[in-house]
Amino acid sequence: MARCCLILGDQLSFDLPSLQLLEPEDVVVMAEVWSEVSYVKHHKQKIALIFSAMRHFAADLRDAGREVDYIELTDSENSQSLVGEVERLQIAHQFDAWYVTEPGEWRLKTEFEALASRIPVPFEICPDKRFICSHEEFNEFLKGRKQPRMEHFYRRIRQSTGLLMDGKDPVGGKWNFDHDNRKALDRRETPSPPTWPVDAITEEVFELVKTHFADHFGELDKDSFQWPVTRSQALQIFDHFTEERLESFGDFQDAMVLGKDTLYHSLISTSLNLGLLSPLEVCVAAENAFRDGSAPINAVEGFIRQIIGWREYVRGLYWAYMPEYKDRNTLNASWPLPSFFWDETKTDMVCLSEAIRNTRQNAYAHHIQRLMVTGNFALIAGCSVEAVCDWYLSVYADAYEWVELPNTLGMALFADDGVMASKPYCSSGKYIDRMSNYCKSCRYSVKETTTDDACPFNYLYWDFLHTHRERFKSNPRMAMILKNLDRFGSEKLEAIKVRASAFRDRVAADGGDTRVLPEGRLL
Ligand code: FAD
Ligand code: DLZ
Ligand code: SF4
Repeated sequence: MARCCLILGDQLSFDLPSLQLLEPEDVVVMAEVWSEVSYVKHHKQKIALIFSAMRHFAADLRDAGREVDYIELTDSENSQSLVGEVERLQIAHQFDAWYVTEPGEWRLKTEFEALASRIPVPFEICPDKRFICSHEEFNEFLKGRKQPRMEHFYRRIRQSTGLLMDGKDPVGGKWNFDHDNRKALDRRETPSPPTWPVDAITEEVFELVKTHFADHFGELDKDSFQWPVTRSQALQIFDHFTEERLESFGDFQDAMVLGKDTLYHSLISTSLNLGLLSPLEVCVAAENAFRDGSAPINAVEGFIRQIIGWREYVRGLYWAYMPEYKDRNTLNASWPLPSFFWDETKTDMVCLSEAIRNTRQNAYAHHIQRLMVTGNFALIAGCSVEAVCDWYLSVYADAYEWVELPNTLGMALFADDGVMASKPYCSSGKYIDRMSNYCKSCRYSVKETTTDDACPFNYLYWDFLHTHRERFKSNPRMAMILKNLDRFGSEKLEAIKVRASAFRDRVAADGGDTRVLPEGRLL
């Protein structure tokens, strides 16, 4: 009799805890199932990436001598859910025990816990050791803190891992070099990340996706598909980053440039989240690049902070605050998500159209596009929290709820009552103009707030602050901004409110289209 290990689509690591428990005669099960493909309508590239990476991982396990029962989406006996597959295979093979590494999403964890109590053999859910901080350590960190902050957490992890430490002190004498990381970038050539031809496994998956998910959002084209589907490709993309892009990562982390989709970003989130790369190995490699003089401290510290700081922190918050976290909507945002989020040609706002084009073509947008363009718009326009979270979860190749939800609901939408962010990440068009070259080719004027061609980010921003003035007034970090708002006379304020409301009416009337269609449609 054998035991069985169920490996999920984002658990593609040879050092997976549940895999370590197996004896040579034991079996691995992996399954492509509708329930995982349909809980949101994932971008075509996201499904192709996950299925291709799963199939490659199964092949690697077999090459390593492991017996793998791989159930494809179209297999006739497929029950189309992970729990269903465990129950079906248990009846068929009478395994002695099951092992699974804990899933990254609450939804699935509760399903597995229920399954564990009804299946007649042991069903063990192992902690996911691929993260640096365990749930227990994170809860310890939260203890007694009214307002947890990422920066405090980050310093603890720097100390516990020894990353960028000189004894007890941070390398370079400071924990954070962010003030060096706010440079705009214009016209400069940026290095292109490596690509590789799609192989037979990926090609087969592309056909499957084209046949079964044709109505899902996003492009799927084998000439432009850039996502690593194996560990070796993931290492190639990461090596290219440390050699060519890490050096400038810090300087231009917040920059946005028309037509440049990836800039100096690492493009490793899909690989980290699938388990093809480990967070510690990439941080150690980045630190080595600093120690051997090939990358400056502001770049390396900035990169390491994203991984052992933000990435671990959002995962900790997700598990500490779920399931009620998902229902939070502190600012009562409920405006339907405009349809241009699914079709960038429906907006003439260049910044939004660029971020959404990148998302549609690549299942990617870099952090500042996600936070300060689409996220900022959704925040100040008051878009429905649930709709926005579903959008982010479905459109990005790296999206899983544990990482997407705190970033969207908490960081971008400020819907969690300030758990994730100490103040809303809201801004007018001024920030976008400072960090990008978008406004130069936009039909709206970023300098105007109440005229016919005023940038919508400007009036929506002030309208947002005015609407939530009471809530924000007790936040010392908002004092300066509210003082600026209070300087507006009642006439200007009224003009802003009229513009914001006309914008919403127009977008709603035009089915989510921000373009000014017939003459005179804009006030
Ligand atoms: P880089 O800019 O090169 O950063 C390096 C790595 O740091 C990333 O690969 C990622 O693993 C990590 N990282 C950076 N910022 C964050 C962060 N805020 N939270 C967690 N990890 C971070 N990231 C996801 O992996 N999945 C998501 O579903 C996701 N949704 C997001 C939604 C919103 C509204 C926002 C504002 C951010 C979201 N992020 C998400 C974080 C971040 O935008 C992406 O990790 C990053 O853009 C991925 O591109 P990259 O690998 O080139 O990252
Ligand atoms: C995202 C995803 C998709 C689209 N499909 C599958 C699948 O068919 N089989 C599978 O095991 N996992 C899939 N996944 C990843 C899971 O949704 C993921 O493991 C959970 O959301 C927990 O993070
Ligand atoms: Fe975006 Fe406004 Fe700039 Fe146009 S002017 S690109 S809408 S910030």
